[in-house]
Amino acid sequence: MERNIQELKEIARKLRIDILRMITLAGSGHPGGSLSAIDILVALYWRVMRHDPKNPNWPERDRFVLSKGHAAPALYAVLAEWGYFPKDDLWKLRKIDSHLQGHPSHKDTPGVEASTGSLGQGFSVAVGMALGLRLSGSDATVYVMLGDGELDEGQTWEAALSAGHYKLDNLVAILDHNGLQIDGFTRDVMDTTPLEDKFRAFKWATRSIDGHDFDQILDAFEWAKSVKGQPALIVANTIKGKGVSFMENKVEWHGKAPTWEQFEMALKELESGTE
Ligand SMILES: Cc1ncc(C[n+]2csc(CCOP(=O)(O)OP(=O)(O)O)c2C)c(N)n1
Ligand SMILES: [Mg+2]
Repeated sequence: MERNIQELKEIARKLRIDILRMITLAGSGHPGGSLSAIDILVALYWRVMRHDPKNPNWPERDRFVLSKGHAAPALYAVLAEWGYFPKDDLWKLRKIDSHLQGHPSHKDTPGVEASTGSLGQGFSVAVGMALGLRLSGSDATVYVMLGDGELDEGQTWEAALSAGHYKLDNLVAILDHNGLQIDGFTRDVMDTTPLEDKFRAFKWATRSIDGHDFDQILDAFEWAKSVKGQPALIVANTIKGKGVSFMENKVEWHGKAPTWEQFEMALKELESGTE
């Protein structure tokens, strides 16, 4: 059943709570970049991608690679909601013997396509997947999400260059453009502007959207599907910590767990459902 925009918003609201609950229980993790990414993940998994939780290795599935692997809580929340594994597993995030480690592990978690967390690598894996799928005659699409701080990694540009060179129109990259990284604003740490010009010079098609507006997100994925002969980049302008006022656009919420008191404050905001 296709979900409408209101339903997508409601799913994302609930998954934001799951993200914060699992990080609070774990006592560590990355809330900011999980909250900035979740709306895009919800759009992908509920409206865009062809996938089957009962058959995670279905050859015809579309692939999603979370290259900014530290946002694992967002991916885990989505996969659990779809039934790739029991929802209760979420509450064991980052515990010894849990399959939900701090960064995604393809070997351990159903639905995780690539082990990521070392920034820059997931993008290259996604390029390889897209090349392999094309070679095998598959019409599946590879979606890969990058962070804007992640762009500082040289490997990112090698991947971008080869995707353009090989005209990978079965590859769609989404840049979670939240303006922050681990230790400050991206414009101060490493200014990557003008971003779209750089990717266009590498033979990509690009488009920029509000990464929290589901109409714009869905339109952008439609557009990306229509791009032929080159890979597509969606620059999603987002807010780090989106949905929790005291976390929004604050660098200190990159990689820190809330206290239970802070969790309750966040819960109040998210449960009231106001945007
Ligand atoms: C190769 C590598 N170097 C450093 C780190 C540590 N690290 C984790 S997250 C992060 C910042 C990432 O910023 P960004 O990509 O903008 O992520 P987001 O804002 O979406 O959380 C860094 C430097 C890492 N995971 N991998
Ligand atoms: Mg960032």
